[in-house]
Amino acid sequence: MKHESLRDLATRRGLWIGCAVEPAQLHDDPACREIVTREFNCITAENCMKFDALQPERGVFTFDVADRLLDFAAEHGMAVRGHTLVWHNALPAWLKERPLGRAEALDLLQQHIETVVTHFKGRLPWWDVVNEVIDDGFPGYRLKHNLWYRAIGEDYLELAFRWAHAADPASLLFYNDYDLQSGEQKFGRTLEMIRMLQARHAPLHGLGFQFHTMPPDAPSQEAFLARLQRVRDDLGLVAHLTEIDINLSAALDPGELEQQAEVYRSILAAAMASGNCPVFITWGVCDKYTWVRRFTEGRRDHPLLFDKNYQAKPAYYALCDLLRSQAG
Ligand code: 9MR
Repeated sequence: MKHESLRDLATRRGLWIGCAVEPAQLHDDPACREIVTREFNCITAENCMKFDALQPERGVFTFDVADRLLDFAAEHGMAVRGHTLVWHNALPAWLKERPLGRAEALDLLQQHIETVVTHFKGRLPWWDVVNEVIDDGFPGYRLKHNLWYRAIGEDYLELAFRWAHAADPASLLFYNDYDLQSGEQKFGRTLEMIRMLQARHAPLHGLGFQFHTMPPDAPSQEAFLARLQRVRDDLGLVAHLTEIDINLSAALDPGELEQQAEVYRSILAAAMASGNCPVFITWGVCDKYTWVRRFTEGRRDHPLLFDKNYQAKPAYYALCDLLRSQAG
């Protein structure tokens, strides 16, 4: 019997299964390109739509690389998630040279968001508008005192959503963060911030769960399902799984690949059962290209569905089996 790809199985179920990718991986690595087009029906720009990539000099916007990614996606019938408009990281040097005043910061942020969202208008069904603004290094998880907060104050958040919505009213707008999949504190604080934005009528449509974790720390299927239901019931928002990677030890201990497969399976099972989480994106194509190794100085590795030699792992087959069993 012909093996049906993850992409075919997901598409048949009305799900978006994707990966983060760098344009160079698609253009220079045929094996990587082959996996992306065969196995996924959507992609996220891992880096090429960030502030420093799109506005490397003040007022100078460079869209060529991101545009090539969009052309590739269109050619292969894939959707693209926009990532990300407002973040404390990946800012160009010119923006950080000196403290900004409120009026100047408002102008810069508005110009960036309007220019970028307008440029991609109609081509990005989803945007991560605001990324990672809850300070988990601070007791009480206050809002991060990032560059925009320092210059503008907390109203930069609602303004960002307003400007993005005005530039492309059809795109669904997300708040996106890590460590929302388990633990009460950060999740609770995030809900509070979103309610604050909703009270001010900010056009916010969804919550992105990045889901960078390790098997021992992953929530149970039931617990994660309950969380996805809270996103709908308490906030009235849709949820997306935006940056999944399930990190293992670099040495790859016996049993870890199976544990990883079970985590991937249970996340997708919860997403499907919730009826409120149609997007499932892994943070990279295959283990050859993962930020995790670099970030953990080599201690953690092997986070994705395909290994360093582009071979499908047990996690890949677990997702296919689950989709096949539900594909009706
Ligand atoms: O994977 C990305 C890595 O290549 C970049 O160097 C880094 C800084 O721009 O960002 C990484 O992606 C992050 C994402 O944009 C937001 N959530 C956490 C991701 C991993 O750090």
